[in-house]
Amino acid sequence: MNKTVIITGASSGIGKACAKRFAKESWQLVLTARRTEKLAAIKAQLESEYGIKVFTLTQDVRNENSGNDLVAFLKQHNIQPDLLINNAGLAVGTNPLQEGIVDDWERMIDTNVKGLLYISRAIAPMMIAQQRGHIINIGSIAGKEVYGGGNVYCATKHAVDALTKAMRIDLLPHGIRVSQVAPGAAETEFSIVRFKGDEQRAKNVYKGIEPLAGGDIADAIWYVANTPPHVNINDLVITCTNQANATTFYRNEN
Ligand code: NDP
Ligand code: 8X3
Repeated sequence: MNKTVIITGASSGIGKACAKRFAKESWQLVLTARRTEKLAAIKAQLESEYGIKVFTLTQDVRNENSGNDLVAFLKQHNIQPDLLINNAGLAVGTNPLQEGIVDDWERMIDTNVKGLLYISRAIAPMMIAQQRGHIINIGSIAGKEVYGGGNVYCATKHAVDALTKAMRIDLLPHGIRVSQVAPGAAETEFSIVRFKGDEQRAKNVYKGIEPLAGGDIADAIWYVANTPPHVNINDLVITCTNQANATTFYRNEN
């Protein structure tokens, strides 16, 4: 039987690229995000291109019931998840802390930390009951280092880093694998969201470099998900060749 992956935040960027990567390998997909029409378009395209089944669920991971709603959806469709990719997330704003906007902070904390917790709290018991499963959390190089203007976003990704380690310990006796994939700069909708729709400013982030594309990260996630059952990649930091760490880039300005 085909395996099933749940991907949160699958309507764009890394999540969408993962949907395509796993579809190509004939996995069944459960895709979630807030934008229904984007999910519907991805479902139509992947079902017709790869002949697989794609389930979509419109949801906001910030909702405390998001995890329970997802489990109810899976049970309704008789789906047993083999893999959960906790990908939904965002950065909003780059203000220094002393000028921070509380609503920006709450959006990041509620999505990147609490959303990941709500989904994991609900899906992990299903995996324990079925005695198999793997959770891959999408962290960031911002969860390894901090940079100017990154304050709360970096804190949320440091929390993902810590929670990944904690979940691995908690789920160890149940044979559930827990991994983190931590990308550097990837050109998706990420910077447009961070800069609140300022597309020019978003473009400048990638000026003079060849950034990661969603597909590069999806390939890495595919590898992490497909090691032999006795092997677990705990943590994978991935940057483009033009990026050495969170703040050091080699830019070709010509
Ligand atoms: P995108 O903005 O392209 O994608 C973000 C995805 O998350 C979208 O599908 C969005 O869907 C979803 N999402 C955002 N908020 C919510 C919410 N409240 N509930 C449900 N879904 C939500 O960015 P990326 O693909 O780049 O980001 C994916 C992950 O990768 C994030 O966790 C990000 O922090 C991380 N990351 C990104 C890097 C980069 O440079 N791009 C580098 C390192 C990590 P919708 O709006 O439809 O809800
Ligand atoms: C996204 C990458 O470096 O902008 O997590 O924080 S970075």
